[in-house]
Amino acid sequence: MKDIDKTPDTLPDEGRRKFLNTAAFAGLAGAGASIGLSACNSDKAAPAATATVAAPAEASEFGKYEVPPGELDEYYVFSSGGHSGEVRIYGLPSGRELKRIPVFNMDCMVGWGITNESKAVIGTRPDGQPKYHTGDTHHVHLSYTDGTYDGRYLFVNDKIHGRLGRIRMDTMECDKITEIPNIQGFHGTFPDKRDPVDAAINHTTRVFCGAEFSIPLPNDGSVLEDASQYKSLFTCINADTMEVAWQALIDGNCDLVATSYDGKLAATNQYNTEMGALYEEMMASEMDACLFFNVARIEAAVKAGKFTTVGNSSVPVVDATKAANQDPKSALVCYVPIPKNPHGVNISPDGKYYACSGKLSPTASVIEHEKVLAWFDGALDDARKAVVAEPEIGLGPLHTGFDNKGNAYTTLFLDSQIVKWNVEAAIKSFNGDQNAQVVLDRIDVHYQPGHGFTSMGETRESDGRYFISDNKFSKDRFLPVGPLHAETAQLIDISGDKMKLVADHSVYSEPHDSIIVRRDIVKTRQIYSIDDFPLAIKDPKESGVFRDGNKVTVKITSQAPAFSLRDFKVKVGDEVTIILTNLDKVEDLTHAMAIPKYDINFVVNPQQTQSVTFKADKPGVFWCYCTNFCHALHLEMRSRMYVEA
Ligand code: K7E
Ligand code: CUA
Ligand code: CA
Repeated sequence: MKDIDKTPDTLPDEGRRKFLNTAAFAGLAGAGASIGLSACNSDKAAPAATATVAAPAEASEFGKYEVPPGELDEYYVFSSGGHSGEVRIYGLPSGRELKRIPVFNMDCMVGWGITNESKAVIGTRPDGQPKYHTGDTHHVHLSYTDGTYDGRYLFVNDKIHGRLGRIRMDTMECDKITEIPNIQGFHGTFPDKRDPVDAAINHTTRVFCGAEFSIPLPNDGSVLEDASQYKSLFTCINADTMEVAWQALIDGNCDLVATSYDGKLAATNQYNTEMGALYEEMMASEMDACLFFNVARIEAAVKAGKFTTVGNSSVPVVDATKAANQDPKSALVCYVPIPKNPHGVNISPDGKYYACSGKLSPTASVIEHEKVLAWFDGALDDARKAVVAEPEIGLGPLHTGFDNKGNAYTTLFLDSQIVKWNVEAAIKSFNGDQNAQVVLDRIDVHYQPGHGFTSMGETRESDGRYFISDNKFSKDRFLPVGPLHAETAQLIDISGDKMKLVADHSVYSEPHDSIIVRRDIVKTRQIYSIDDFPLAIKDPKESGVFRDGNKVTVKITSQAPAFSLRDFKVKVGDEVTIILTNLDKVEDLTHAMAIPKYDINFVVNPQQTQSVTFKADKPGVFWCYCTNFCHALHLEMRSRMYVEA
């Protein structure tokens, strides 16, 4: 992005800057240039020489955050992998990486995008290859029961192609991917926490998805340059079937998404109420908005047939534009004005407040849940009155996590800090109480934090122990590894009055958003059940080569250290399907099969069946070998594929 020459109205005024007297403008000098704001600051801002902020924990204290060899972490962290397209799992507090789950990417470690089973989840092109090879994951969330994680599913978005992926938590593998019609830039996503109308349904049944980029509807080439005709849709996906349930046409765009604990509201902040196509246009207004969708009303409208459709899609689209929602008592959506280009909307664990950060305003707006509901009842004359506090907390506020004591922790991208502030004090201050102490602490992070989140903080079981700052720049924090740096997730102990930096965890690009989940919530299976796979070969004697014209099925089983077929023969021109069942039942005894020159490599875990299909287009002898170290005779674990000319 190019630097911005003149954007005076994006800057906080002098008074605000004074308020931020410890602001670490120094951090902007290098990294900040990338968002184009440093240039406009440089002539006005007096960089603070040193930040008078909390120091890291004393060296002797670090031991208590160590996880000795052989012991297990207390928390799982599920992390989106950004433009790697995958999801990562690491342990906390150790920071040990435990697993990478391929979702929208290709992964030859497990064969994602290579096996027929994974391609069935991803979707295929006419040539049998995965429909897409790229993805950009931003947000990960577990499914809920009764306001806390239930360990059933994890949902993750793909911003590039507008897809929602679902990971089943027992095997920690992606089992469904849904492509959302008529959107681009699918960014924020959040599962609901209970049903808005049926109290008996106290678990996740919907996943809400926001479209950040507006596009012509339909995007069929008839409208191109005129951005005023572009629109965004807010989407609801059925969490069980993963089918798109409905969409809502809005003014402006969607960014992040949050849901209320009572299931009634889904929120999205929007930074482009201007409907601009260029960033200067997107920051023209002083105020943007945070939208609150009335889920029950939207679903009643769909039921009553009050919807349209777009292009070839049959998904019901309700009208949630401002013009169509003037009467609060029938409105599907409430537009709450928020300054300026807000980023991030997060709900407090008590379900009372949403924090929506200004990004280009040094404020976080606190929106009271009950007041939004009151607006829908016609009991609040102005939606802006749902904002009950708007503390100035620092420069470039983005995402907010909450502890269990009424405190909020917001990442300050430009200040390279985390600020701890008290929500009730912010409300008192907003109401004129001069003594209310809103900002309680600040801590430097290294550098430019994006997401920040607390342990269990997006549930009613928020425990106030840890905060992680997922930083966008690591610069000098790790051994240099060439121009592409390691990224950092910094671990902060928030259990005391003062925040303590207790670990830098290096992470592979790019950690985007994560959640910290108590380990007792996650219950995995350690081996598969052979009956889960319709193609399973349950007895090695069923192995063999089965021909039907030029379609050939090769059935093989694996048991360390051998494949059931020592060799198999096919002919050039055959369409070959290899079905491989791992009959080993020993935990952790994974085999794999790679075929040179045929670009095949995939694993089979204990009792799992996977298959691949390819054209035998190269004659010769090909050693099919096990790529996953399994046995003293692992190197000897091979079969031969003869492709007869
Ligand atoms: Cu803030 Cu994609 Cu979650 Cu980036 S979004 S930080
Ligand atoms: Cu089987 Cu290595
Ligand atoms: Ca804007």
